[in-house]
Amino acid sequence: MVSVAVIPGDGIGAEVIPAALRVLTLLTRERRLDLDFEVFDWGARRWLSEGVGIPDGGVEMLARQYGAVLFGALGDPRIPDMAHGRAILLGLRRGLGLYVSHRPIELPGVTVDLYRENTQGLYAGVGGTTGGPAGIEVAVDECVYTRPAVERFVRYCLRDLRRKGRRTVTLVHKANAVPHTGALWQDVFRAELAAVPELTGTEEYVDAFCYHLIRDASRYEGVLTENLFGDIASDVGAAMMGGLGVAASASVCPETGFGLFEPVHGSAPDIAGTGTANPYAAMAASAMLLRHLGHDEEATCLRECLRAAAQGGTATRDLGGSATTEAFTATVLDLLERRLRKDD
Ligand code: GGG
Repeated sequence: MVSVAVIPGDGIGAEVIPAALRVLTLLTRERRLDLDFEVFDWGARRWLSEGVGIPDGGVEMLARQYGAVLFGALGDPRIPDMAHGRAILLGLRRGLGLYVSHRPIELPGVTVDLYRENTQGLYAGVGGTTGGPAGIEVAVDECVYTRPAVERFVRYCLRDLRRKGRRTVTLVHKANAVPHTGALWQDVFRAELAAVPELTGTEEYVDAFCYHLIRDASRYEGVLTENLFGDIASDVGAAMMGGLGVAASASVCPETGFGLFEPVHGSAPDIAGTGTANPYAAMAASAMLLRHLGHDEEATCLRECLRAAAQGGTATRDLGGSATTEAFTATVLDLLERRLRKDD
């Protein structure tokens, strides 16, 4: 039995994750999957009322008792500096060693496997400010990368691309303007690539990469990049896929097999509570979770039902339709039930 911790979080996270959980529960029941789910209330409400992000021992408890996390979104206008978001989301990524974030860009006929390093770079938390009563005078955020962190990331991604039968891989960097970490990434990429002769490597500046990605995504198969560039590039990819409502991600620790699966989107406070959030990305993240746990057939079935629901006239507002969260979810559940009955 694999236990999955479910953390809906804030805003629309608390709407799209329950919808995804309904889909997962149906699949688990009908296909007798060895999964169970437990919901945790980590997020803005608890941060504001108890000052708690991840409760003491929470990371260790997840690592010991759970195999994966289904995560929603963090972000709340009452916490403008996102202190709780950094504490929880970055705490989980670092604490559970989830150093690979796989963010596929799925377009008609083309899938770009984008991998983002998830634990260091500008997100390492190194920096500070100086100033006085008038406010901040100098602010510094350091981009920090260690060779072992880049090596383990690049090594895993190259092998994952080889396993998927990919032939080309692109390192996305900015070594002309950010020379120190840029050179480390190039050095590691070239050395690790030499051990994977099935892959041909190219290197591109992040700005040129975004330009070419938008004009012709079929230039790319696998893309490896550091933390901030990956964060930005995955939103570019989401826009190309139709919007943030459909883009999903998996953050994994290859050594332990632990994974955290989430929509790329944030908490969207502007539409939270209106019942119009698109649960597609949360459900697509659930499909990634199922595949990661070895339930390939169910993952594929869910993906197909999601696509059919979005194309079949029940698209939500962000995709140009008028369906509510509930209507889209009901359509996916209905399609799934019919598919499962047919398969029996
Ligand atoms: N699911 C990704 C996530 O929640 N990321 C945090 C984030 O970007 N928050 C900003 C926001 O909610 O506006």
